[in-house]
Amino acid sequence: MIGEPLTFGGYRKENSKYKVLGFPLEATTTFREGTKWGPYEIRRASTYIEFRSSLTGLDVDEIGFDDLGDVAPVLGNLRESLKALEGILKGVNGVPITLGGEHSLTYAAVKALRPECLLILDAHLDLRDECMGQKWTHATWLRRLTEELELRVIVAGARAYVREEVEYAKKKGIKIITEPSLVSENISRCKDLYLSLDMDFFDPALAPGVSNPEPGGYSFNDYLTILQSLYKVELAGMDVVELSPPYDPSGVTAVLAARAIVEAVAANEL
Ligand SMILES: [Mn+2]
Repeated sequence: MIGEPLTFGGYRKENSKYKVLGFPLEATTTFREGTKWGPYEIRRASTYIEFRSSLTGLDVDEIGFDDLGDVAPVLGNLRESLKALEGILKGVNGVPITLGGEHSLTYAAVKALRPECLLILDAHLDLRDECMGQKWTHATWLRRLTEELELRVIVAGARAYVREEVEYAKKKGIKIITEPSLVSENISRCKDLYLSLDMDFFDPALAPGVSNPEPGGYSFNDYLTILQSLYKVELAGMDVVELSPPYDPSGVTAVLAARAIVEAVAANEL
């Protein structure tokens, strides 16, 4: 082999508990395509940024990441793809960080890891019963997951949804939070927590390269505020999803995604 394969951070630290996996899933994107290029661009951006955490002052380079490479989705088949990821994540010893890929991958990750709490940062609720006539899509995965599993779900940042989703959320006790500082009181009693970051949580002015941009989003500082509420909660795993590199011509959305991972690890280490 000539040179080194592209890894998160540019090198592999095999004794790190943070196991990075790419999952270039693109089976059901409904608007702007390109999520299958997400893992590549997040890794590429990660090799050009500093790993010192601005939130905690920790040098995340010292903790490092063990990048295990990509899990291959099954071409055009969402459910088989999800089974593949679930099987792989069940065998990962550590804290898996999955680089997406469309948001439906969180279904597989939560099924594999079974955390007590699921914190989702997302402009959307993904709680429709169907999307464009389909039960299994990137806009319905949380409905399927919460039909199947009992877990505490908190969604922060949602601002684009339909009544059906809000009614279902109420019925299931799914918390919808719009104020970042209120995340803390809702997760403080979680034994462990899985964090899913949909890049459309951020304002499209800061993160234009996403599949379904929604105006009125959040800032990086809002994200850091939310991470402060994770200091005392164990991170079971994390994913960053819905990045769409073809709509990210400046590359800043990929940089933001990479930075978001560094800060989340720092928050968990503090
Ligand atoms: Mn979304």
